Amino acid sequence: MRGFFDPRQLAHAPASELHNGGFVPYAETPARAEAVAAALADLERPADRGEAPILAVHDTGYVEFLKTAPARWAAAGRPGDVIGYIWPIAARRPVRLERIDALAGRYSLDASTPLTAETWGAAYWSAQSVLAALDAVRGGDRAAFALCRPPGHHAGRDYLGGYCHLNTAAIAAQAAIDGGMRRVAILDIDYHHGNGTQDIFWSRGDVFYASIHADPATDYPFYWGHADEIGEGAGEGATLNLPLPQGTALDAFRRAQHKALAAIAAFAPDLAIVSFGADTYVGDPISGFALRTEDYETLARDIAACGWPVLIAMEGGYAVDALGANVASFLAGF
Ligand code: Q9C
Ligand code: ZN
Repeated sequence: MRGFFDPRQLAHAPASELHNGGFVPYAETPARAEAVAAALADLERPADRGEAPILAVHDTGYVEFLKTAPARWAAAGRPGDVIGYIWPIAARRPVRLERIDALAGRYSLDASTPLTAETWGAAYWSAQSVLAALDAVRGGDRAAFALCRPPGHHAGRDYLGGYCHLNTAAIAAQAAIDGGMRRVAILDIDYHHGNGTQDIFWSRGDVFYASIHADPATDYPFYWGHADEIGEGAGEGATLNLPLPQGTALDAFRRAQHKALAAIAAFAPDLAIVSFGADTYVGDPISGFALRTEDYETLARDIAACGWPVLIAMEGGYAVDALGANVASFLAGF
């Protein structure tokens, strides 16, 4: 299977994140991508397909913010990485936002995703990696892998969060549709619910979003991912949430995935995009499921058996020492 990654994705390295009342080292490290790249032979560098496919999903003001916020932060005399502290919880009236702190709240979901001067470049190449993998599948490959880092599924049209800035799965889905595919399914098997992906396609009937994740009653992102969230308007019924309790191991996870695959099969997609997080691993430091390395191959075989062309986009996974083996196990299933 071809895989894509650009070393410029490594440059984003925030120092810390706000966690349970204090600043702790940032969990989404460059070492994660290095571990995956080391485990997979010959990842290819993506070509540059430009900003248009990014702007087909993301708000222009938001993209401008990602590019310029670090310089504005520094110009305001601030130390460290850009991080918001005030969020617009009510309707967003079109008020003029002047201060960097106002913008940081406007364009973010949480305080666990700081921006550095290198973030935009890393996120840009993460998006280019997923677009390259899409082209491999469009060219006839049964499956292709994008080592997306930073990850994407918590990022919405106009907000970052959960270590994510550009929603790579959504960018690929939109590019596939703009390139002539009629229906795309996204299967999200990261430990966390992909609130950004769900939000982007909430009212759309041409992109099916199915997610298996830790119950938002106990886990980030808390406000989204409940079973009764099914989409609306043209998208009603095109969102499927399958929350599972902490402690979930292969059998229950696999049963949930069978449900998701059956729903996707009924949707009859031209392409399946898998938002793959290995933070479902038993040894993950910030998560609570109990999958083992060999389980990823089993889950991948079940997906491959459905017969759709598959684009795999990397999301989370924070047990760095096991991450390469976990990703290799998943890819082996294809
Ligand atoms: N105590 C992905 O796996 N953690 N993102 C917030 C606050 C955010 C995970 C921690 C977890 C986001 C792509
Ligand atoms: Zn995750």
